[in-house]
Amino acid sequence: MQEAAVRIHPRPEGRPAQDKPAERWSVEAIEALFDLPFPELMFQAQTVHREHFSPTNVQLSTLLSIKTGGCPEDCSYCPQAARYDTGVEASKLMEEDAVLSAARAAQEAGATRFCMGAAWRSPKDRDVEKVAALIAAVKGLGMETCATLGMLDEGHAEQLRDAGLDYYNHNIDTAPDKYGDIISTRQFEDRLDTLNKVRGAGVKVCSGGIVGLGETRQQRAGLIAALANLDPYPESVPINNLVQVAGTPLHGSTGIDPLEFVRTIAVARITMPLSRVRLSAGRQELGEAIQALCFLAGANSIFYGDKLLITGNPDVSADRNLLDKLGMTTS
Ligand code: SAM
Ligand code: DTB
Ligand code: SF4
Repeated sequence: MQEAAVRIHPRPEGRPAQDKPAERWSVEAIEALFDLPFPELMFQAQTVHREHFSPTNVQLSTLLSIKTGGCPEDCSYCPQAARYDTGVEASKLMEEDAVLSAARAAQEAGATRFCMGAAWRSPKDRDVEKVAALIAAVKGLGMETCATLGMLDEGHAEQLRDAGLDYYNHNIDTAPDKYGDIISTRQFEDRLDTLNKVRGAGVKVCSGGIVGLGETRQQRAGLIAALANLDPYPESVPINNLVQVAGTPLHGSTGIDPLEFVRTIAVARITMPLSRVRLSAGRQELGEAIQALCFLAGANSIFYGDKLLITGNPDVSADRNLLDKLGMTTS
């Protein structure tokens, strides 16, 4: 039988970070997990999953694009980058009433977390003030709050925290050695800098990536290693399957094999045992059977609602139907 990679357990909660944290996971050890026979990998992932979570529960997060399009960045997957002709119209920041009614609808449909996304490279001080008011309003409904607004300047994370922000989403998106092929208007290190600010402010970290960007398996391992070696690793890890949008440079590229996507979920579960691993964008393309395998591989959160930011998502009734068929509960 093939040997599994050596797994080093995460630093227990509460133990202070070391000055120079030891790398918990090498890219090679993660590649060795990817290379396991599928049943062995699934068994390891399920074992780790059951140590920390009920394997039958899925957390539901709903997304809302509060400021759409017109983004100056060049992320080659993104329909909201102004430079690509994707048909997405730029719009202003939404008003509080409209955001609140979307949050109420999400809550009534069963979502527990509401994630507000803005197509900014980096919000200005006045943007942060306005979003802080939106966060306070959504928090007032009794929902968990999440925001994804781009790179943060000094003091922004604290301002959002004080308004009631629970999570900040900021994806590292791909492996450090693939980053420059996908985005040229910022560096991988810029993302780490914002993640440090978020962590420093005591806001929980939501960070993950996209697979299907044309990366190698080694680079998928590099993405997971970069996440798992954050100290501490993110509480929430969205794994997106690239949604190919006409007009973006990545439109028409070869998608990832669905079973390789399941492997990526399993490897994220094994290396980040305490995280919510979210089966994120691209679920429509995966179909029910692959999504079920993702839950068996340790995914325990989804984006829930008929729309992601721009693109489609399975509708609420389809998700309820799937979760009912699988006998799964939601939170
Ligand atoms: N502008 C902010 C930023 O980039 O951090 C926040 C919004 S941005 C749309 C949030 C994340 O959505 C990106 O980091 C990326 O991981 C994901 N994303 C964007 N377009 C996608 C696509 N076509 N398929 C899958 N994920 C995508
Ligand atoms: C994340 O990891 N995925 C979400 C959320 N965080 C902000 C965004 C997915 C976007 C998919 C393409 C779109 O609809 O724009
Ligand atoms: Fe802008 Fe974010 Fe899209 Fe990149 S992913 S183009 S930063 S909205």
